[in-house]
Amino acid sequence: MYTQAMDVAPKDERKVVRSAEEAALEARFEARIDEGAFIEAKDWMPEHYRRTLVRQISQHAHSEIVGMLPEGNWATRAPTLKRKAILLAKIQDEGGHGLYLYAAAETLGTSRDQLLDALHSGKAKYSSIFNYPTLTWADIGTIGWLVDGAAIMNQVPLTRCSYAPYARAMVRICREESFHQRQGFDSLLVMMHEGTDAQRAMVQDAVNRWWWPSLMMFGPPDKDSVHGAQSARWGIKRISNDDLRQKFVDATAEQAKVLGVTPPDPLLKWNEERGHYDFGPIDWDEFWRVVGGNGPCNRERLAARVKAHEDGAWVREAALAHARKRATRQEAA
Ligand code: BYC
Repeated sequence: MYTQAMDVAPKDERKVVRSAEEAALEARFEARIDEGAFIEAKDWMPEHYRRTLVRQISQHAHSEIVGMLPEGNWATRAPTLKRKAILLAKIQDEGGHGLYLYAAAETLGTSRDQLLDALHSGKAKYSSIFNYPTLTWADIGTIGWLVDGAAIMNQVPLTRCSYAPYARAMVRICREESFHQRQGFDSLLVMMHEGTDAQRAMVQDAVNRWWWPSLMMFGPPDKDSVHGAQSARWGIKRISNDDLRQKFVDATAEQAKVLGVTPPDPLLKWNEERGHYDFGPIDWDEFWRVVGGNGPCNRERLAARVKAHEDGAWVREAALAHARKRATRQEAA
């Protein structure tokens, strides 16, 4: 089944009668959450909180490393040396983000091997956005502007997440994501303002294809968000899916004017009364199709990840052999 579902307590576990000691620990945990305190890896936490975090953090880690694939398609075709250097640095950053996040997830007691097995077997999710193809060079700039822009909007509140190792990882990630968004915007700005008509058309076409999938990145509407309310209660999510989506639309609608592109939404319009942009309906059937494994590139992405993991087996084996040799030498000394 295409769901990670690591945060759902098994049925028999839910029936277990809690001891008085456990009830006291839970009450203390809830009180600390209410005070806005951070929870560290060594602190007691309810099993459901732990599972929710493993699900979200590992899904996030998988998104970072799967996110390297659509951009990797353009590493050999970047138009200039400068753009190529920027793209390579960005792709390396995504790999680093994956590592911080896998390390944060491991502090919750799930091994990296388990997390990767869940990804490679199709059991774990990663962001829907990476199941769309990168057809032209303008897609790379558009990913920076819209996809990284959506990522920052979603991730800045996560620097205040109640689970401290995740919050700490997010601080560094957000700094780097901010550069990613800026380089994308800059690349599009150059094409729109200094480029040819063909380049401007290419940018508009990329924006037409990435606009709606970017809005979907924030997850289903609040009314259909399975985990939203509990995660908000625990201080994991600080802002709801719909509120973040609205903030993103408000910011990008203005940026689109500076770029000179038109978002593909005839209903996008400033609403004076609400103090926000109104926008058209999102195709949630498409979202669930992609999340369910049937987007344009799901199979290709998963196959590329599995192949990369298999091709890297010798590196892992060599590193382990080296570690064993060192340990034996140290014991002998
Ligand atoms: N794609 O109850 P909900 C990046 C699932 S990395 C796929 O609202 P939650 C970047 C959700 O998992 C971007 N699935 O969930 C990298 C749940 O299913 P399960 C990744 C999605 O967790 C490289 C079900 O729908 N960012 O930007 O409360 C290059 C119900 O949803 C999606 C993160 O992962 C989706 N878009 O809220 C460039 C940030 N949305 O698990 C850029 C951390 C929802 O029960 N994650 N689902 O089977 C989060 O903030 C939250 O997990 C979400 C979803 C807001 C995404």
